[in-house]
Amino acid sequence: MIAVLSGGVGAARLLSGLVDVVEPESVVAVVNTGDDLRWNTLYVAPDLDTVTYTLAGLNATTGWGLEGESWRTLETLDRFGAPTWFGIGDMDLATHLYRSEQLAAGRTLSEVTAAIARSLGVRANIVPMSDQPVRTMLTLDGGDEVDFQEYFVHHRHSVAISSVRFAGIEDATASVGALGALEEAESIILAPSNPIVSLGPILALEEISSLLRRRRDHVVAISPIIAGAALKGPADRMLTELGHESTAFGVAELLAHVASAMVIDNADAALAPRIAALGYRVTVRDTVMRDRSTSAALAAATLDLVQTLPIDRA
Ligand code: FO1
Repeated sequence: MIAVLSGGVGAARLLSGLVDVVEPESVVAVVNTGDDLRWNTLYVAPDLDTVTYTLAGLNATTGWGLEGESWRTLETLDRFGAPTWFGIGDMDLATHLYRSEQLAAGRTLSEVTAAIARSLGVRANIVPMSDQPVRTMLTLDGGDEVDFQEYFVHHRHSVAISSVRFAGIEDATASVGALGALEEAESIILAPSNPIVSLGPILALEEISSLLRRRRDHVVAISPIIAGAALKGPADRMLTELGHESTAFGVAELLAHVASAMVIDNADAALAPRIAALGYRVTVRDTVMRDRSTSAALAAATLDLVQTLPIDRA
């Protein structure tokens, strides 16, 4: 079994390659739910949906949402003067209606996530990090605190932030599926996701971070920062704004307590000795996932690195 700590688009791309190099049924994606929100009363789980739609082969070219989507619901809401900055498409809406109804009927987020994935033909396992609510909250420069989607979509992540917290984290427990997978997995991959707001909420769950600390020899991270920049999203600026180095080394520092191996891009080869000095085994290669075959090649190289760790696997 391979467990993958996952955010949204970058993780989904890696997972789509991973299921080409190992049995899909042996993969468990443990997905961030800190980005989840209530949209017109409905429960929306962007990272779970991005991973699910991508593994189902249904994702739009934006990386999130569904290919061939229409927007008539949003257009109608606009006529009512309702907020439309968060783009819920007509087909995507069905997912949120179904999930919300099932949650209201007493099913857990883990159960509904599995049911949706199964219905869409996904063979890999997708589990939320927790069945309880955890919300990523960001303090903007100027002092206002907003939730993740308000920052990311409404403000187009163009506003500087001064801090991040995960509301509800003290009362949340890791999902049974997440803990089981992380305990049993022969390899654990930290996907190339934002280390602060995508991996951050998962690692903020005490049971998960202590388990990974203990199993650190089995954990490999892939840097989402290449030549000082994020391919997508605000990870690079966020690292700088929160006082970290906006490089693969900065990411390595943040994850050093839970990972013992790291894959970095060719463009960052010069950082390898500094990252190795933190206690990592390092592989340098092309990490840009342009299509499914480059994703599969990255997944294979990542597994090679973590599975050749010089430890007793008896
Ligand atoms: N991202 C956007 O940039 N604009 C949107 O309007 C938007 C809507 C949306 C709806 C459903 C969904 O599952 C994802 C959506 N995303 C949108 C992506 C989402 O904000 C981010 O991908 C993640 O939360 C960050 O990992």
